[in-house]
Amino acid sequence: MIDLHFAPTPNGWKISIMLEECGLPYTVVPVNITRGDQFEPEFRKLNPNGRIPVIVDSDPPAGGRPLTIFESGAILLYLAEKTGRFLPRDLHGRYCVQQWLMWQMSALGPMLGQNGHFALYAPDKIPYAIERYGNEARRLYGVLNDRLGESSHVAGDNYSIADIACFPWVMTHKAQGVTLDDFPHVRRWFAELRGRPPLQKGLAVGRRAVRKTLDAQARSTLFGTKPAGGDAPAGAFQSQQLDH
Ligand SMILES: N[C@@H](CCC(=O)N[C@@H](CS)C(=O)NCC(=O)O)C(=O)O
Repeated sequence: MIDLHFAPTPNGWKISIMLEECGLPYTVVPVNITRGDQFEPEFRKLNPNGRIPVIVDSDPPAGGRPLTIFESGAILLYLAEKTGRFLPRDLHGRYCVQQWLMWQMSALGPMLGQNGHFALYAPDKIPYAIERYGNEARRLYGVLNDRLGESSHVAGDNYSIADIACFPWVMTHKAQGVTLDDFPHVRRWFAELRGRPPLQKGLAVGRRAVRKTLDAQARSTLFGTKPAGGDAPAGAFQSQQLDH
């Protein structure tokens, strides 16, 4: 059995989608990141970086003691290896998936995260930061769009963990100030993927816990800021802005 330490965010949904796609049994262990559960000593034994998602597999393929993994990209690779799904075996196919997975982990995710932060949450609206991350977000959507203009999926002709990694972040496009009208290949891919029942089931995990606003306490927990007051839209966490 796999325990999934989870909050309803794009990085959390990558793993619930993958578990559903693979048909693996799992238990969701909720981590309330707006309350600060991720900083508790028990959680930091699982991930010293204090972030979800984390899995603990009590039945790893090689047997032996339970295996704990943090970082969503590492978890996706592990689950792909464990099940033989969504990661090609041939050299070229395998590294194509891995390079796009690394692109998502190092570029698309972090840059969209910063874009959302400075556009939606930051107590001061800093034009330089908003412009810098907005430009970078649009540039990355352009890279993805070009790629999806030449292949049906992110890493070639087949659905893979590279698609699973990108999808929940692209779901936040409205909150990111991005319209898919400008990226028609991304729009085509996005519409195709969201029709997959296991993906929808993975996205349903934790949906009731999605917050519509981040209050001052939650912002202080997540960003270490003392906002001027009032509630900020939860942006990427906000259900109606998650277009799927
Ligand atoms: N690179 C990490 C990023 C994980 C991450 O940033 N998780 C966020 C939720 S999407 C989190 O736990 N945030 C809690 C916090 O910022 O304190 C991964 O892909 O697993």
